[in-house]
Amino acid sequence: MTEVPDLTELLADSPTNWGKWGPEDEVGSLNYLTAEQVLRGVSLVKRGELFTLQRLIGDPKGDPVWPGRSPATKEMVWDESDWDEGGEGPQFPGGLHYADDKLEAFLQGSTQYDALGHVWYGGQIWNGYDARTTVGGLEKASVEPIAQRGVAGRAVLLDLARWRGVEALGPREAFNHEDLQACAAAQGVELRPRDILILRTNHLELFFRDEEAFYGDFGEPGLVYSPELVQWFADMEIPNLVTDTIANEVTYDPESGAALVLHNALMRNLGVAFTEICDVEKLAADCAADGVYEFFYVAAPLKIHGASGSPVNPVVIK
Ligand code: UVW
Repeated sequence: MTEVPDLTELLADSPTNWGKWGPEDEVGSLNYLTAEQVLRGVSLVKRGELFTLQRLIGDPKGDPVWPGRSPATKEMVWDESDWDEGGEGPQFPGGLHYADDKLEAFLQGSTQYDALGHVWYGGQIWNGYDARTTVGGLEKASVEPIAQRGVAGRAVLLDLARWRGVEALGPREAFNHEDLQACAAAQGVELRPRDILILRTNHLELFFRDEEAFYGDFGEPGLVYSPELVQWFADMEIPNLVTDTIANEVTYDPESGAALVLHNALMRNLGVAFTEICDVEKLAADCAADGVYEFFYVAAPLKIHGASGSPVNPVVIK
Protein backbone atom coordinates (compact mmCIF):
# COMPACT_ATOMS: atom_id res chain seq x y z
CA MET A 1 0.00 0.00 0.00
CA THR A 2 1.40 3.43 -0.93
CA GLU A 3 1.93 5.85 1.89
CA VAL A 4 -0.28 8.93 2.08
CA PRO A 5 1.94 12.02 1.78
CA ASP A 6 1.88 14.66 4.46
CA LEU A 7 0.04 17.82 3.38
CA THR A 8 3.28 19.74 3.95
CA GLU A 9 4.84 17.66 1.19
CA LEU A 10 1.78 17.48 -1.07
CA LEU A 11 1.17 21.26 -0.99
CA ALA A 12 4.81 22.36 -0.85
CA ASP A 13 4.52 24.33 -4.11
CA SER A 14 0.88 25.33 -3.75
CA PRO A 15 0.20 29.08 -4.04
CA THR A 16 -0.68 31.09 -0.95
CA ASN A 17 -2.18 34.52 -0.35
CA TRP A 18 -0.46 34.85 3.02
CA GLY A 19 0.53 38.47 3.64
CA LYS A 20 -1.41 39.74 0.60
CA TRP A 21 -3.80 41.73 2.81
CA GLY A 22 -1.28 42.45 5.54
CA PRO A 23 0.04 40.52 8.52
CA GLU A 24 -3.15 40.98 10.56
CA ASP A 25 -5.65 39.74 7.96
CA GLU A 26 -8.29 37.23 9.10
CA VAL A 27 -10.79 37.19 6.23
CA GLY A 28 -8.56 36.23 3.29
CA SER A 29 -10.09 36.11 -0.16
CA LEU A 30 -13.27 37.79 1.09
CA ASN A 31 -11.16 40.94 0.64
CA TYR A 32 -11.84 40.49 -3.07
CA LEU A 33 -15.48 41.38 -2.40
CA THR A 34 -15.04 45.13 -2.58
CA ALA A 35 -17.93 47.64 -2.76
CA GLU A 36 -17.69 47.34 -6.56
CA GLN A 37 -18.28 43.60 -6.31
CA VAL A 38 -21.24 44.10 -3.97
CA LEU A 39 -22.82 46.51 -6.48
CA ARG A 40 -22.11 44.04 -9.29
CA GLY A 41 -24.15 41.52 -7.32
CA VAL A 42 -26.93 43.99 -6.54
CA SER A 43 -27.26 44.82 -10.25
CA LEU A 44 -28.39 41.22 -10.85
CA VAL A 45 -31.52 41.64 -8.74
CA LYS A 46 -34.35 41.65 -11.30
CA ARG A 47 -37.40 39.93 -9.81
CA GLY A 48 -37.00 40.58 -6.11
CA GLU A 49 -37.25 36.85 -5.36
CA LEU A 50 -35.48 35.45 -2.29
CA PHE A 51 -33.98 32.00 -1.73
CA THR A 52 -32.63 31.00 1.69
CA LEU A 53 -29.89 28.37 1.62
CA GLN A 54 -29.76 27.14 5.22
CA ARG A 55 -30.84 23.60 6.03
CA LEU A 56 -33.33 23.20 8.84
CA ILE A 57 -31.69 22.63 12.25
CA GLY A 58 -33.56 19.85 14.06
CA ASP A 59 -35.06 18.51 10.84
CA PRO A 60 -37.43 15.65 11.78
CA LYS A 61 -35.85 13.79 8.82
CA GLY A 62 -32.37 14.15 10.38
CA ASP A 63 -29.46 16.60 10.24
CA PRO A 64 -26.49 15.53 8.09
CA VAL A 65 -23.15 16.07 9.89
CA TRP A 66 -19.51 15.09 9.42
CA PRO A 67 -18.82 11.64 10.98
CA GLY A 68 -17.91 12.10 14.63
CA ARG A 69 -20.09 15.16 15.07
CA SER A 70 -23.63 14.94 16.33
CA PRO A 71 -26.66 16.89 15.18
CA ALA A 72 -27.82 19.82 17.29
CA THR A 73 -30.18 19.07 20.14
CA LYS A 74 -32.86 21.56 21.09
CA GLU A 75 -34.43 21.47 24.49
CA MET A 76 -37.45 23.34 25.87
CA VAL A 77 -36.68 25.23 29.05
CA TRP A 78 -40.09 26.80 29.60
CA ASP A 79 -43.38 26.09 27.90
CA GLU A 80 -47.06 26.30 28.89
CA SER A 81 -46.81 23.07 30.94
CA ASP A 82 -44.51 24.88 33.40
CA TRP A 83 -47.48 26.96 34.52
CA ASP A 84 -49.66 23.89 35.17
CA GLU A 85 -50.63 23.09 38.76
CA GLY A 86 -47.32 22.59 40.69
CA GLY A 87 -45.22 23.82 37.74
CA GLU A 88 -42.15 26.00 38.21
CA GLY A 89 -42.76 28.60 35.53
CA PRO A 90 -41.57 32.04 36.70
CA GLN A 91 -44.35 34.31 37.93
CA PHE A 92 -44.59 37.83 36.56
CA PRO A 93 -47.11 40.53 37.34
CA GLY A 94 -49.89 40.49 34.77
CA GLY A 95 -49.74 36.72 34.13
CA LEU A 96 -46.95 36.61 31.54
CA HIS A 97 -46.12 33.13 30.23
CA TYR A 98 -43.45 32.46 27.62
CA ALA A 99 -41.54 29.78 25.74
CA ASP A 100 -37.75 29.47 26.09
CA ASP A 101 -35.48 26.86 24.58
CA LYS A 102 -31.80 26.17 24.13
CA LEU A 103 -29.59 24.59 21.52
CA GLU A 104 -26.51 22.45 21.98
CA ALA A 105 -24.74 22.32 18.65
CA PHE A 106 -21.48 21.75 16.87
CA LEU A 107 -20.77 25.07 15.15
CA GLN A 108 -19.94 23.01 12.06
CA GLY A 109 -23.03 20.86 12.53
CA SER A 110 -25.42 22.72 10.24
CA THR A 111 -25.20 25.11 7.29
CA GLN A 112 -22.12 27.04 8.26
CA TYR A 113 -19.20 29.30 7.48
CA ASP A 114 -15.86 27.80 8.42
CA ALA A 115 -13.40 30.19 10.03
CA LEU A 116 -10.18 30.44 8.00
CA GLY A 117 -8.41 28.99 11.04
CA HIS A 118 -10.65 25.90 11.04
CA VAL A 119 -8.08 23.58 9.38
CA TRP A 120 -4.32 23.52 9.07
CA TYR A 121 -1.17 21.46 8.68
CA GLY A 122 2.47 22.04 9.50
CA GLY A 123 1.73 24.08 12.63
CA GLN A 124 0.39 27.14 10.81
CA ILE A 125 -3.10 28.35 9.99
CA TRP A 126 -4.25 31.01 7.47
CA ASN A 127 -1.83 33.91 6.94
CA GLY A 128 0.92 32.02 8.74
CA TYR A 129 -0.49 32.38 12.23
CA ASP A 130 0.81 29.78 14.68
CA ALA A 131 -1.57 26.84 15.09
CA ARG A 132 -1.11 27.21 18.87
CA THR A 133 -3.34 30.30 18.58
CA THR A 134 -6.24 27.84 18.23
CA VAL A 135 -5.71 26.41 21.73
CA GLY A 136 -8.69 27.15 23.96
CA GLY A 137 -10.40 29.19 21.19
CA LEU A 138 -9.21 30.76 17.96
CA GLU A 139 -7.24 33.93 18.75
CA LYS A 140 -6.63 34.43 15.04
CA ALA A 141 -8.72 33.80 11.93
CA SER A 142 -11.82 32.78 13.88
CA VAL A 143 -15.25 33.16 12.31
CA GLU A 144 -15.75 36.45 14.15
CA PRO A 145 -13.96 38.72 11.60
CA ILE A 146 -15.98 37.10 8.77
CA ALA A 147 -19.16 37.73 10.76
CA GLN A 148 -18.17 41.33 11.46
CA ARG A 149 -17.46 41.88 7.77
CA GLY A 150 -20.35 40.07 6.05
CA VAL A 151 -20.28 38.56 2.58
CA ALA A 152 -22.01 39.89 -0.56
CA GLY A 153 -21.41 39.76 -4.28
CA ARG A 154 -22.23 38.13 -7.60
CA ALA A 155 -22.75 34.40 -7.24
CA VAL A 156 -23.16 31.70 -9.84
CA LEU A 157 -24.88 28.36 -9.32
CA LEU A 158 -23.18 25.45 -11.04
CA ASP A 159 -25.62 22.57 -11.07
CA LEU A 160 -23.21 19.65 -11.49
CA ALA A 161 -25.89 17.02 -10.92
CA ARG A 162 -28.22 18.40 -13.60
CA TRP A 163 -25.28 18.95 -15.96
CA ARG A 164 -24.25 15.32 -15.55
CA GLY A 165 -27.85 14.26 -16.11
CA VAL A 166 -28.29 12.59 -12.71
CA GLU A 167 -30.58 13.22 -9.75
CA ALA A 168 -27.59 13.34 -7.41
CA LEU A 169 -23.86 12.73 -7.51
CA GLY A 170 -22.80 9.53 -5.76
CA PRO A 171 -20.07 8.88 -3.19
CA ARG A 172 -16.57 10.04 -4.23
CA GLU A 173 -17.74 11.39 -7.61
CA ALA A 174 -15.17 14.01 -8.51
CA PHE A 175 -15.13 17.10 -10.68
CA ASN A 176 -12.57 19.81 -11.33
CA HIS A 177 -12.30 23.43 -12.48
CA GLU A 178 -12.63 22.39 -16.12
CA ASP A 179 -15.93 20.73 -15.27
CA LEU A 180 -17.04 23.94 -13.55
CA GLN A 181 -16.28 25.89 -16.71
CA ALA A 182 -18.00 23.33 -18.95
CA CYS A 183 -21.04 23.28 -16.65
CA ALA A 184 -21.19 27.10 -16.73
CA ALA A 185 -20.98 27.09 -20.53
CA ALA A 186 -23.78 24.51 -20.77
CA GLN A 187 -25.89 26.69 -18.45
CA GLY A 188 -25.16 29.76 -20.57
CA VAL A 189 -23.53 31.71 -17.73
CA GLU A 190 -20.08 33.26 -17.71
CA LEU A 191 -17.74 32.64 -14.79
CA ARG A 192 -16.02 35.89 -13.90
CA PRO A 193 -13.21 36.77 -11.51
CA ARG A 194 -14.34 37.28 -7.91
CA ASP A 195 -17.53 35.24 -8.34
CA ILE A 196 -18.91 33.39 -5.35
CA LEU A 197 -19.31 29.79 -6.51
CA ILE A 198 -22.32 27.73 -5.43
CA LEU A 199 -22.05 24.05 -6.38
CA ARG A 200 -24.96 21.63 -6.44
CA THR A 201 -24.44 17.87 -6.16
CA ASN A 202 -27.70 16.95 -4.37
CA HIS A 203 -25.62 14.23 -2.67
CA LEU A 204 -27.34 14.72 0.69
CA GLU A 205 -30.45 13.26 -0.92
CA LEU A 206 -28.77 9.92 -0.12
CA PHE A 207 -28.58 10.90 3.59
CA PHE A 208 -32.32 11.61 3.66
CA ARG A 209 -33.13 8.45 1.69
CA ASP A 210 -30.84 6.03 3.57
CA GLU A 211 -28.76 7.41 6.44
CA GLU A 212 -27.13 4.04 7.12
CA ALA A 213 -25.93 3.73 3.53
CA PHE A 214 -24.75 7.35 3.58
CA TYR A 215 -22.47 6.83 6.59
CA GLY A 216 -21.70 3.18 5.78
CA ASP A 217 -19.90 4.22 2.61
CA PHE A 218 -18.95 7.77 3.58
CA GLY A 219 -17.01 9.60 0.89
CA GLU A 220 -18.52 12.77 -0.45
CA PRO A 221 -18.46 13.86 -4.07
CA GLY A 222 -16.99 17.23 -4.95
CA LEU A 223 -14.07 19.18 -6.25
CA VAL A 224 -10.85 17.22 -6.36
CA TYR A 225 -7.36 18.55 -5.70
CA SER A 226 -4.88 19.27 -8.47
CA PRO A 227 -2.25 22.03 -8.66
CA GLU A 228 -4.08 23.36 -11.75
CA LEU A 229 -7.38 23.63 -9.89
CA VAL A 230 -5.78 25.51 -7.01
CA GLN A 231 -4.08 27.89 -9.47
CA TRP A 232 -7.43 28.46 -11.20
CA PHE A 233 -9.03 29.46 -7.89
CA ALA A 234 -6.07 31.78 -7.22
CA ASP A 235 -6.20 33.34 -10.72
CA MET A 236 -10.00 33.74 -10.60
CA GLU A 237 -9.72 35.31 -7.14
CA ILE A 238 -12.64 33.20 -5.92
CA PRO A 239 -13.68 34.60 -2.52
CA ASN A 240 -16.16 31.99 -1.32
CA LEU A 241 -16.96 28.36 -2.14
CA VAL A 242 -20.51 27.34 -1.23
CA THR A 243 -21.77 23.78 -1.63
CA ASP A 244 -24.56 21.40 -0.65
CA THR A 245 -22.21 18.77 0.78
CA ILE A 246 -20.89 18.48 4.33
CA ALA A 247 -17.30 19.33 3.49
CA ASN A 248 -17.26 21.05 0.07
CA GLU A 249 -14.83 18.61 -1.61
CA VAL A 250 -14.10 14.96 -2.33
CA THR A 251 -13.37 13.57 1.14
CA TYR A 252 -10.22 11.65 0.24
CA ASP A 253 -8.05 12.72 -2.66
CA PRO A 254 -8.21 9.71 -5.04
CA GLU A 255 -4.59 10.17 -6.07
CA SER A 256 -2.78 10.71 -2.77
CA GLY A 257 -5.39 9.37 -0.32
CA ALA A 258 -5.04 12.51 1.82
CA ALA A 259 -8.18 13.87 3.48
CA LEU A 260 -9.66 17.32 2.80
CA VAL A 261 -6.77 18.57 0.69
CA LEU A 262 -8.75 21.52 -0.68
CA HIS A 263 -9.66 22.71 2.82
CA ASN A 264 -5.94 23.30 3.13
CA ALA A 265 -4.99 24.38 -0.40
CA LEU A 266 -7.95 26.75 -0.76
CA MET A 267 -8.96 27.77 2.77
CA ARG A 268 -5.69 27.67 4.72
CA ASN A 269 -3.43 28.78 1.87
CA LEU A 270 -5.55 31.04 -0.37
CA GLY A 271 -8.02 32.22 2.28
CA VAL A 272 -11.13 31.08 0.36
CA ALA A 273 -14.16 31.09 2.69
CA PHE A 274 -16.05 27.77 2.82
CA THR A 275 -19.83 27.58 3.27
CA GLU A 276 -21.09 24.04 3.72
CA ILE A 277 -24.25 21.91 4.03
CA CYS A 278 -26.39 24.34 2.04
CA ASP A 279 -29.80 23.49 0.62
CA VAL A 280 -29.83 24.78 -2.95
CA GLU A 281 -32.73 22.69 -4.25
CA LYS A 282 -35.30 25.48 -4.63
CA LEU A 283 -32.71 27.81 -6.10
CA ALA A 284 -31.57 25.15 -8.58
CA ALA A 285 -35.15 24.42 -9.68
CA ASP A 286 -35.71 28.13 -10.23
CA CYS A 287 -32.49 28.51 -12.22
CA ALA A 288 -33.42 25.55 -14.40
CA ALA A 289 -36.84 27.11 -15.00
CA ASP A 290 -35.73 30.64 -15.89
CA GLY A 291 -32.26 29.84 -17.23
CA VAL A 292 -30.67 32.51 -14.98
CA TYR A 293 -27.75 31.12 -12.98
CA GLU A 294 -26.23 34.41 -11.75
CA PHE A 295 -27.61 36.46 -8.85
CA PHE A 296 -26.91 38.48 -5.73
CA TYR A 297 -25.68 36.49 -2.72
CA VAL A 298 -25.50 37.82 0.81
CA ALA A 299 -24.59 36.09 4.07
CA ALA A 300 -23.21 36.75 7.51
CA PRO A 301 -22.36 34.03 10.02
CA LEU A 302 -23.07 34.68 13.69
CA LYS A 303 -20.61 36.80 15.67
CA ILE A 304 -19.18 34.16 18.00
CA HIS A 305 -15.94 35.08 19.72
CA GLY A 306 -13.01 32.79 18.91
CA ALA A 307 -15.18 30.23 17.08
CA SER A 308 -14.00 27.87 14.35
CA GLY A 309 -17.25 28.28 12.45
CA SER A 310 -20.81 29.45 12.76
CA PRO A 311 -24.28 28.59 11.51
CA VAL A 312 -25.54 30.82 8.72
CA ASN A 313 -28.61 31.28 6.55
CA PRO A 314 -27.27 32.68 3.26
CA VAL A 315 -29.75 34.56 1.07
CA VAL A 316 -29.80 34.66 -2.72
CA ILE A 317 -31.82 37.37 -4.46
CA LYS A 318 -32.75 37.11 -8.13
C1 UVW B 1 -14.06 19.21 8.74
O1 UVW B 1 -13.36 20.10 9.11
C2 UVW B 1 -13.74 17.83 9.11
O2 UVW B 1 -15.14 19.41 7.99
P1 UVW B 1 -15.99 20.74 7.75
O3 UVW B 1 -15.20 21.70 6.98
O4 UVW B 1 -17.13 20.19 7.02
O5 UVW B 1 -16.39 21.34 9.05
